[in-house]
Order: sequence, then structure tokens, then C-alpha cells
Amino acid sequence: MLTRKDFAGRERSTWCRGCGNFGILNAIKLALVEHDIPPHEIFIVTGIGCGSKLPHYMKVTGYHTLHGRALAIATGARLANHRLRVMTVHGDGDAYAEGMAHFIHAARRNVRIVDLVQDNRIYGLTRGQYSPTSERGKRTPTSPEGAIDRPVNPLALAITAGATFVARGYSGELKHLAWLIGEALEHPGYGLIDTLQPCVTWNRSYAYDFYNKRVYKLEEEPGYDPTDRAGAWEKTQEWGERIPIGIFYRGEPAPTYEEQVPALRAGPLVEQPLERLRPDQIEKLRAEIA
Ligand SMILES: Cc1ncc(C[n+]2csc(CCOP(=O)(O)OP(=O)(O)O)c2C)c(N)n1
Repeated sequence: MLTRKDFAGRERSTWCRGCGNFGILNAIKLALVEHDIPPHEIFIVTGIGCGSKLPHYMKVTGYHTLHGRALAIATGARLANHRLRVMTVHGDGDAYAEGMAHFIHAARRNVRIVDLVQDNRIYGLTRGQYSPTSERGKRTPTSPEGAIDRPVNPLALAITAGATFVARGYSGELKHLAWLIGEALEHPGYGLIDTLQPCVTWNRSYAYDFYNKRVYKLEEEPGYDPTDRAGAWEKTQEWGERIPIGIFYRGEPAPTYEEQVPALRAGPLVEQPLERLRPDQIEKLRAEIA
């Protein structure tokens, strides 16, 4: 039986006291324990940002990669070994600015990745510039008179792009978030969990107080049907006195990208013999990784 201790990291965190990322880190560990997934059977890919330091703070197979490229690396990992469970964890800047194209394509290709976005609606690591999910009028060092562009709605975009699992979590609701991560891990395809994550240093307008008063759970909402795609899209527009969290949309599972790639029919690439290469090519590869 796994426990959260099996995922304990050794590095000291640089996150601020009260950062929403602690809740996300704990929820990931809890979900892995609940689903009996040991550290070597899950690959967590992150980009660049405060939140992307997460694999340093837990025992897991992790890869802290380039800004905006977490999903590209994760897609490569799934193609190399589609028996490995793969998760991306990255900020709203990483996911929806620099990484926006990868987001749309991962959703439409249906690569089996759990895509958890630490959505604090700001660039944290670079000290508080406005992000694609910052609201209009947000004053920051890069928008001193207020942001003039309208924010993206990641949930609506994911549904539109063809994602079959679209959810919103909140780092202040640890057990609920762990449940969402578990559901996404079991979902056979791409799954987005946009996660409300208070940044206590650079975005005080969205602190725990703000969310605690407003969030409610969709699964407790009488009559809400997450299999109704149009209804789910409509629900993604709700943001105000009430903010929904939970599974917005869960569609019929569609074939994943990796299930359909002809070269993978014979099994994961990591298990396929290298016989199609000439001996000198194999030697060259061996020398590169030796
Ligand atoms: C290619 C590239 N462009 C820009 C940057 C600068 N940069 C580093 S982190 C970051 C955004 C951080 O915000 P977010 O992804 O939301 O993560 P957070 O720090 O809030 O967790 C930016 C723009 C970079 N490192 N590399």
C-alpha cells in the first residue's frame, strides 16, 4: 500500500508561505496514492514558472522542461511509451500563452495526458505581469493602465478543441482536486484540469477569501449533466458571485492519438527492436546516450 510519504521530496520549496501550489502538490500525491500509482509509473512534465518547480518537491519521474513546451514533451513521452502515465503541470502563462498551440493540438489529437494548469491568473515567477487569464483592466507592471485584452476561457477552449474531459479544480479544496486528478488519470484521453491557485504575493485579488466565498461543486448542483457538451460550454461562461468547480464535460471516450499511430501498433517504441537501424546507426545512438 502506497502512502503520501512514498512521494516525499528532498528539496526545500521556494514557494511563498500560503502559495496555492502546496495544495496542488498534496492533491497530486493523494491522487497517486488513491489510484495506487508508484513514483516510477507516472511521468510529470512541467514548463517554466513557480508552479513548474513541482517535480523537485516530490519523489516522482519528473522533467522540468522549457517554457510553454510541457505538452510537446509529454506528447513525445506518450509516443515513446504509451504504457507510461503522463501528466503535465504548469502555470497559466506556460499553458495558455507560450504553450497555447500545444494546448489546442493536444486536446484535438486526444493524446492521453492529464493537463493540470496552475491558474493563478498572473505570471508569478517573473514577478506579476498579466497573463492570458488575467481579467480586463488588470493593473500590472506590463499593463500599468490596465490590461486591454480580453481573457481566454480555457475550459470553453478545451471543449471547442475536442477535449473529452474538462474540469476545474481549486487548490483550497484538496480532496476534491485529488478526486478530479484521479478521474482524469482514469480517463482514456486528454484531460484538462484548470486549477484555481491563489498567488499570495503577486495576485492578491484572487486570494483564498475570494474563492472560498464563491466556489461551488458541479456534482452537487441538481440537474447538471456533464455529458451534455453544449450545456457544459454554457456553464464555462459562469464567473462571478458563483464560480463552478468540478467536471464540466465528460464526453464519450474517443480513440487516442497514440492508439492510432501505425508505428505503435506493434507496441510502445521503447519495447520495439532497433533492427530497422543499421549497426553503425545503433552504435552512434549508444555513444550519444552513454
Ligand atoms: C521562452 C521563454 N519565454 C519567456 C520566459 C520568461 N518566463 C519565465 S516564467 C514565465 C511565466 C510564468 O507564469 P506562469 O506560467 O503562469 O507560472 P507561475 O510562475 O505563475 O507559476 C515567463 C514569461 C522564459 N523563461 N522562456
